[in-house]
Amino acid sequence: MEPDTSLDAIVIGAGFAGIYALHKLRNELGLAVRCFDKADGVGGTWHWNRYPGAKSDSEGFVYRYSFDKEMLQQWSWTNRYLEQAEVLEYLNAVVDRHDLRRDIQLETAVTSARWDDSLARWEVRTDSSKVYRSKYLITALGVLSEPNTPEIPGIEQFSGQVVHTSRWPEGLDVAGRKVGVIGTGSTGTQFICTAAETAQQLTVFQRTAQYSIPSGNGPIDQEYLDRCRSNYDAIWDQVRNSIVGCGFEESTVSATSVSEAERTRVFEESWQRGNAFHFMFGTFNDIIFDPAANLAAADFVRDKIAAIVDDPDTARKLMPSGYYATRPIANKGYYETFNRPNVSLVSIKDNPITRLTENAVVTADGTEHEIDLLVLATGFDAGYKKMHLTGRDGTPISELWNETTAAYLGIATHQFPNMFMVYGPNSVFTNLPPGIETQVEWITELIRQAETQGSATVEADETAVRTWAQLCDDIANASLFPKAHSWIFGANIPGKTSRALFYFAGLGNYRRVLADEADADYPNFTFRSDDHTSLE
Ligand code: FAD
Ligand code: NA7
Repeated sequence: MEPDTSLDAIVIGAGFAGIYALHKLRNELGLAVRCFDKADGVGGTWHWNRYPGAKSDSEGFVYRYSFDKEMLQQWSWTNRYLEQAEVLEYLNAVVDRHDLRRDIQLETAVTSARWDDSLARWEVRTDSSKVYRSKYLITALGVLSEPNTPEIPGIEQFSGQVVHTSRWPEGLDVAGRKVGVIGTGSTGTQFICTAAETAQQLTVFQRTAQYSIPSGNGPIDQEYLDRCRSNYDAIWDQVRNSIVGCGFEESTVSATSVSEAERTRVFEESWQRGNAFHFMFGTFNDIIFDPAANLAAADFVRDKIAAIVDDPDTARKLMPSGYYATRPIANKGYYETFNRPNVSLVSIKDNPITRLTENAVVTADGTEHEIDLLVLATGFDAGYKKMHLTGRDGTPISELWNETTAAYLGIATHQFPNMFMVYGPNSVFTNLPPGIETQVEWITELIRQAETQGSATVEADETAVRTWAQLCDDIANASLFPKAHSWIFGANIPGKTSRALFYFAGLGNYRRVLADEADADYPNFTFRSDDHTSLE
């Protein structure tokens, strides 16, 4: 079948990753590229997540691209963390500044992508029923773009609204409403802090209690902005060589090497400073490795909850019991929110939701919790399986990943030539913009190499994929991360196998592995030549 359009590269997704991929491939390599997004605006996560309270939990000075030095000097922000609207405005400005909008096709979902081996091209179909052909396929689908929506019996009888936080309708205001919220992860806790200020009643349905660390959010001044701007070279240098890329030095001291008093002092200093990544990685270097260190941090948070929350029963329910080892959560005044008269907490672990009625959530003890708006802050299905993606020999990605969801360096897999994922499985666990930039820049150089040497295809070797996935598992298993139930292991979705979705050895180490692969002329990739398929 003849395609409607032939391209050099197709990028799927117009978030942080897709925008940068389009810029690098079109503006630097000079390729003919089109970027598709099913959303009706660019921005990815920041287009979709418009719930009250949505903001970054990485600090604003590092939650941005580093590549555009002029923009770093010009673009301002207002608080230590970025509000959703601010990030969206920033990403739109990047798109316009680099003239990317003309190659971004919105409101177009990619429904399938099939590798055609005879032509050495990707055949991409969209819901607009057009067919596109391209040599390269860049999937920048985002780790967290498919909403996870639990099934609740009786939902059809409910006369109020049911809304997932990542599909927040324009103009929906919680002020004066009786709101129920299910989910207390990063999203749920952000929503709870903000919604509590105006809702008539906010009922929080909590399955697992979380460790929420103060964010220390607040306005920044001109002096702060000037300091960031004049130090950006040093800031990015530190970020790129760090573990979590959050703009602070990670600790090199173990919690178990110091006295209890010193531990408490360090935890208290971080608690007052604010930032959840700092509390986990900036206080001591063994919190996610050593159960004793982890327990010390967890006990510190539990003591804080007991001191902050007035009602002892609510405080008890809010206290997390497992390891402190999910993606860190930060908020301003999360536990304090439960002292408000209009906020109540229901532990659905002890007292599960049984059904919805016309105007209430009913729990196992028979209580009817009256609501007129139900907010699902129930997270995302971190996965690729929703799109029909077929590689060499018609292999669907779901089949390839049936046993092991894996990608070499988080970027490429065997059987899928010329396809590069930005933040595919086994990518580095870090503040995402510098991780995304790292991958996109590396993919660009790999494509440059393939084009320079006239290759028709470039494909990751199967052994490299398996070895990398095993390494990611080994590193994760040496930490406490797998012991906590969380989306970072795909453990939040019923039926999904729990395994390391990330490389936990840090951004600095990850960048070194990528540099070694490129410097050695990509030994874990196979380049094949075929004259009639290389680009003109
Ligand atoms: P996304 O922004 O998710 O973009 C992917 C895009 O692909 C989406 O627009 C989607 O519509 C599109 N897409 C997917 N499938 C298809 C298809 N088949 N066809 C067409 N289009 C498709 N990370 C941090 O590091 N720090 C933070 O502080 C932080 N805060 C966050 C706060 C919230 C509320 C949320 C939800 C996430 C946060 N994250 C944070 C994670 C965040 O997702 C990343 O930082 C970053 O925005 C991801 O960019 P991306 O381009 O990889 O993916
Ligand atoms: P998360 O971190 O996956 O949190 C989802 C929350 O929803 C969490 O509290 C879950 O409880 C809860 N949940 C999920 N399914 C159910 C059902 N069926 N019943 C009750 N409760 C449920 O998603 P977020 O959106 O908060 O954060 C994702 C990322 O976005 C985050 O890491 C940041 O990068 C921003 P559980 O803990 O599974 O018991």
